[in-house]
Amino acid sequence: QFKAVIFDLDGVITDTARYHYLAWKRLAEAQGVHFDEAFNEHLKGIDRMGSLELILASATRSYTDAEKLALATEKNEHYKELIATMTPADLLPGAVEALDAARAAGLKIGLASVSRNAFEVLDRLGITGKFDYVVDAGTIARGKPDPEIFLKAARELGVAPGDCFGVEDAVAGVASIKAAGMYAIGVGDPRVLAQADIVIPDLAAFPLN
Ligand code: G16
Ligand code: MG
Repeated sequence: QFKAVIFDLDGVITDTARYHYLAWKRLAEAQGVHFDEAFNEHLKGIDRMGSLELILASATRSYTDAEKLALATEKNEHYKELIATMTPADLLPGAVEALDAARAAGLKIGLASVSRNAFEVLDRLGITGKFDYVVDAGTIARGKPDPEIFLKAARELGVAPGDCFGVEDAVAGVASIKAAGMYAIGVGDPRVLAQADIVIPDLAAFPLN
């Protein structure tokens, strides 16, 4: 019997994955790095500096730490412009129903996003109050696929990892859930999310709905 569910944000509850894609694409192309959806798939769930490193690995020159920080800041400013327009209409199909169904089933509800913008996105979507605990990404030392963020959410919810299930759209995120010893629900393509225990196309197919 599960006692808690821990959701990822980007790509599961709302399509900020699209905004991350647009912001990274502009940055990559300005540095002469080809950027497409396939490359973007590897960045999902990877934190900001980690994503930047993966992009710059394909650049023709090397970058100082100061340059990297400036590029990461520039990407984030662009990303923040994109999310500033978000409203509850940007919730993905089934997201609110899934949160309410988990609540009705008596589960604790956590959020494990490595995004430092997660609190703002939840506010814009109007769903902050639906979570018992939201991990502050700034307190996480090792991003996904490390299990740290899911383990922290479980600890703060007061539930053993084995009694939790995680919901993720990213390969790195599913790996993080499994490394934490939790049951993993993948959201997306079963061929991509092969490590998940089950894969659903979107939250409209959430098993508790
Ligand atoms: C999300 C996205 C990643 C992004 C990361 C950091 O992770 O999937 O693509 O790089 O947040 O976001 P920010 O630059 O806003 O801190 P998650 O864990 O929500 O899927
Ligand atoms: Mg995600």
